[in-house]
Amino acid sequence: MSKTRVTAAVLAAAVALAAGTALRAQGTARKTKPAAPAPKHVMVTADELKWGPAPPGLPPGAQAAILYGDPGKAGPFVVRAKFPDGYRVPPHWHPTDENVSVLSGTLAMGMGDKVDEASMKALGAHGFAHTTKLTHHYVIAKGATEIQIHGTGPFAITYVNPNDDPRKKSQNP
Ligand SMILES: [Cu+2]
Repeated sequence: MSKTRVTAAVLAAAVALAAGTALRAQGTARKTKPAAPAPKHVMVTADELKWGPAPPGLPPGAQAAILYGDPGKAGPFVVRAKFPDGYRVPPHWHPTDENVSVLSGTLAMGMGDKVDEASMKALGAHGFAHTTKLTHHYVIAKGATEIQIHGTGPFAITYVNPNDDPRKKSQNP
């Protein structure tokens, strides 16, 4: 063997060894850690969104579409909601942070336990709000309004005044 050939052979052996080590390491990782779910790639046009009545935790009249994930489960999610003019979500809070982007219309948002329209901030298209988990807040749509909400589930809504909870109303009409 020439010197070059020997070097090449040693190199090949070294690469094979390194590859084998990497594979074994991967195998070990697979055994000790549950496999992460395959990343789900989502590309949707506005026409492809599947709209339906918003979940019963929201007052009736809103439409919602899930873009990504499942707000009811652990993990990231992105949803959209359409509110008619004057639609209100009374003072409430969530167990997780909420991120709201206004796509069209105007969403007025206020903080606290009681609706105080004078203190509300009007968020027009491209406006944004982040509410930290457990923070009490409320919204009123000014004109037909579409928003996008993203966060990390499980997402839930609890009303400050239990009488405002539409789920309670549907159970005890
Ligand atoms: Cu909220």
